Amino acid sequence: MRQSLGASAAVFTGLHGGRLPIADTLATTTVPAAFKPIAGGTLLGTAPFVGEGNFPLETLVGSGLGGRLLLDLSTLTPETLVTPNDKFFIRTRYPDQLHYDAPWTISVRGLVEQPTELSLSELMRGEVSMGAHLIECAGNTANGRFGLISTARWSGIPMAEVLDGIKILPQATRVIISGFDQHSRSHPGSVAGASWIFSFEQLQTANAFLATHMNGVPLPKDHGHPVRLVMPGWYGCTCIKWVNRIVPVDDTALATGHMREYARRTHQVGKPKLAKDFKPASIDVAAMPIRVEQWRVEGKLLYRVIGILWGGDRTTDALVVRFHPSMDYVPVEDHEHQTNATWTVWSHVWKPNKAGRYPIQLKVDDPVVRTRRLDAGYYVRTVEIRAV
Ligand SMILES: Nc1nc2c(c(=O)[nH]1)N[C@H]1C(S)=C(S)[C@@H](COP(=O)(O)O)O[C@H]1N2
Ligand SMILES: [Mo]
Repeated sequence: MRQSLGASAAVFTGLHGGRLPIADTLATTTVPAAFKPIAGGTLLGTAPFVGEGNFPLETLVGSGLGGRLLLDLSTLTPETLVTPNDKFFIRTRYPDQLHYDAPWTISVRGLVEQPTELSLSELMRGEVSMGAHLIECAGNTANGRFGLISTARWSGIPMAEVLDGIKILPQATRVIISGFDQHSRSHPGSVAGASWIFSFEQLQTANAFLATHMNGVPLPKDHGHPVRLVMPGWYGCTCIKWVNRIVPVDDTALATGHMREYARRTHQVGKPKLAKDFKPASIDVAAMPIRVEQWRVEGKLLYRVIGILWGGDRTTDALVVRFHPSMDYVPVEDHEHQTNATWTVWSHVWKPNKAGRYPIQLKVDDPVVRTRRLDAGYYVRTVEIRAV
């Protein structure tokens, strides 16, 4: 095992040799205009979003399967573009039946020459920095003020390398990745047992990795300590925490219950029975306002909408906005898309001509960029303007 892992590092480098290096984009990004004061202006306050849930933000709620922590997106600053670990959103807190003290192993079963146990401490010799990546829960809704989204800098072991260390039978086409999920108490909204089935190609294209560190420290318990999957660009439901099982399978493998639970939220057609009929659970380009600031500039009231854009697999500057369905979209003033791995902050100064409620809707005016949730109005947020 040790030998094959050592050998696989070279294979991995070869595989990815032609690709762009994993750039730590957030570190090189200049401070977006959104975070700079408006010249000659005074910030008076913010206008509230209305019609959303009042689930407490940045507060640990519940335990186990019912455990949640929502990020307060409205407070995003240049310093928190990488979310501090204690604010990173949580969907499912650590399983109380997990034994953290025992050395961690990952069982390998299924279409392999021999069932084996991978030792995490051995895998960790191949640990590398993987850069900043965003995770968004597929169930990120207005009810939680869209707080189920965060960004961290990760390090871990590329899945390509983990798989290179396993003697997989030739008929295998995909792999089940499962996590420990035994909780003493059940929870009405959540099914225990997280596992997703990926094709080898999907894992490689996404540059999937088993993360062991988050923002420079070992994964916190609630984020999958000691090891979780990160599937860059895919919804959080695929980023299995407490990974303890890897099972190569073929195209006859049934979709897992967890996949079927998330079928609609990951844009599947119906609830496919077979894993091979699941489309990649990737996040399309999406955008939403996170804060509407009220400014006084030369005696006049102005509003500046601050927002984020994330997801997708190519950058786009074709972001447009409107404040009412009857209005034409106009280009977002300050938007410079630099990465798909994390979010980009944009801003747009706006002068409504009367008080009222305005649904803020974003669109990408570029037919080659897929934006299924944006098209469906999923991220529309309504702001209440009380003074103009
Ligand atoms: N074992 C396990 N892994 C899991 C889950 C779970 O319930 N159990 N939830 C998934 C979902 S739905 C999301 S959105 C992400 C959330 O990761 P986070 O809590 O670290 O933000 O973990 C995923 N991994
Ligand atoms: Mo999720």
